Amino acid sequence: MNKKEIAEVLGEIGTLLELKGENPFKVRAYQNGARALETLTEKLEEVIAEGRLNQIKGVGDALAKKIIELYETGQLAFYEKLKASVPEGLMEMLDIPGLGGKKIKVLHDKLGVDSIESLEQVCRAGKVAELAGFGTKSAEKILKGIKNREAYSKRHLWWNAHEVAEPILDGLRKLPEVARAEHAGSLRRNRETVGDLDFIAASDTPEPIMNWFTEQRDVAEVTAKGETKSSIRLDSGLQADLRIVPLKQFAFALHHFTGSKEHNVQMRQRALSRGLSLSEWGLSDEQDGSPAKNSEGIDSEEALFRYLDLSFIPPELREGLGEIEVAENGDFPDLVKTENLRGCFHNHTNASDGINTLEEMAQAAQSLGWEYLGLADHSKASFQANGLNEERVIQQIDDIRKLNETGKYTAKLFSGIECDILTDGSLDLSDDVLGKLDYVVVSIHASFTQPKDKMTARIIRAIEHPSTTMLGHLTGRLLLAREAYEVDVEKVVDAAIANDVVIEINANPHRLDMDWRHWRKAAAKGLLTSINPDAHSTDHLEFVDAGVRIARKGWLSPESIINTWPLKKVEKFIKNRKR
Ligand code: DGT
Ligand code: CA
Ligand code: CA
Ligand code: ZN
Repeated sequence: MNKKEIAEVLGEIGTLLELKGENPFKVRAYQNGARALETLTEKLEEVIAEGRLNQIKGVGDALAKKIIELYETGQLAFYEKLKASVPEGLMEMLDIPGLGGKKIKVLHDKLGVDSIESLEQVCRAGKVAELAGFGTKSAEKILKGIKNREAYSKRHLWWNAHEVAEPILDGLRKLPEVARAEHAGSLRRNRETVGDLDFIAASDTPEPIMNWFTEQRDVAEVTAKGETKSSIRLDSGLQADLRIVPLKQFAFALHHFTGSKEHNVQMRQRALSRGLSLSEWGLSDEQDGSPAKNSEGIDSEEALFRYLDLSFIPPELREGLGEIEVAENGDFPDLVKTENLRGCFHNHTNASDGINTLEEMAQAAQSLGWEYLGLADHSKASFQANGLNEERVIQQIDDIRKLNETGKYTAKLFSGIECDILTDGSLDLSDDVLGKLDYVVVSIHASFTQPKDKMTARIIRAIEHPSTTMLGHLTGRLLLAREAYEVDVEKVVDAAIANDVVIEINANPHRLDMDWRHWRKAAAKGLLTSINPDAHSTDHLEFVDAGVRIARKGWLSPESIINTWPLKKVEKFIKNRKR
């Protein structure tokens, strides 16, 4: 196990002990141990080899032994036993925001709560509101958390769904009976989360295809199997539908099952206004049901749109949000592609909570063919992420300058920071040090529960700071895990435009923030973005692909995205921003 994983286990042990009502000092010892590992700058391997583990502040002899056991074997008997002694239902409650070990213990002891269901019951019955340390507000918050948890469990991150879908699509395409195959639904539309996978295949002999689909290795359950449609549930929990149609219906089926429903409704209305009925099977005369004139030749979505006097609507824009009006009048903007990117700006190294060194990150950027890479480690308020203080920032600026001077890497490195926005909107580092950096990303990592107007004012104040170049993960949401904090996005967008500040598209598949729904309007008003992977390792640089998909979904073309710009233009932009 690595440092981070071990720290997680120690933290969980602390929580488990709390759930059991153990001595608070013992609980704290594990929490401190977890923190000590999280902020350890040295290599754990070396500290263990040199026998210095028990000398680290927060790690005593007993804890050191456990850490070594985890490090060497990946397991810890004490932890396994502890886990087994705590009811599953109590552990599940930890997913609910605002509930930690201590509170769950109270709910368990005073109200006999031992599952999410019983928690919901006592909340509704008003019993939680009466408990000391809770109250009406926290009971409401718990109920909301339960509802969110249920909704989250029904969907999957696009990134994960895509990983499952690709091999299935490849497999389908390799079958000799398959003439064409595509994925459809929300996955094809690049939605940030996906309910189920939808595949469309064209064939005259569906049976062997259905057999292959339902007998794949990862199938947990076949929920339906028919000649034209089958549904499966995979081991990952994802469900998938496959529809098989004759080749001449393929374009219609692909269009229909790509959706969205809203888009389909509008397309059907358009057909109806011409006396035609559009469905997944084809276009027919609304009156007598005969095939529409000259519609037999429609063998692609392009042809289908053309038949209805529309230009091709890219799948990610099919949300019923005005795309048909644009397609009536001509073409769409030239949507950004991953190969348009020349670098990115929000990346961590092992100086804060990243895994890789500066040089490894530089090498990885170069391997991607990028012209530049911005490093933005955390600032000191993010102590759990080993954020940099002023002195360490200055050191890193110097390291980056020296590395640039060696000319070892063709990618130019920019020294930046992901500076915490403090509770009042001031920044976590001195103005002097901020002024020395090439650029500054400002982000919120704490105090999420401020009222909307306060949060909005806080972010706008940070945007107005003369050193601020871009705003990181605007709403702090973690998809399917944590709701966005309350913030007036429109006001923040206007402030960013007024101050020439960029709002990033955080491309981490868990974030995809700012949300695609805001981008079309914001970019039209002049807002710029940077597609940033928020990489904590070299592998994470590939997250930019998820960000590009969201940018496309937000109708963005390269002009609005500063990390598609050539080096000179970017350099000039970030220099000018520093007034
Ligand atoms: P998801 O799976 O919840 O992430 O979202 P989708 O969009 O993939 O929805 P899904 O799998 O239920 O259906 C795929 C597409 O099929 C959907 O986007 C549009 C089309 N579709 C399904 N049911 C209906 C319907 O009742 N009316 C219309 N107009 N289209 C439908
Ligand atoms: Ca679907
Ligand atoms: Ca479906
Ligand atoms: Zn961050």
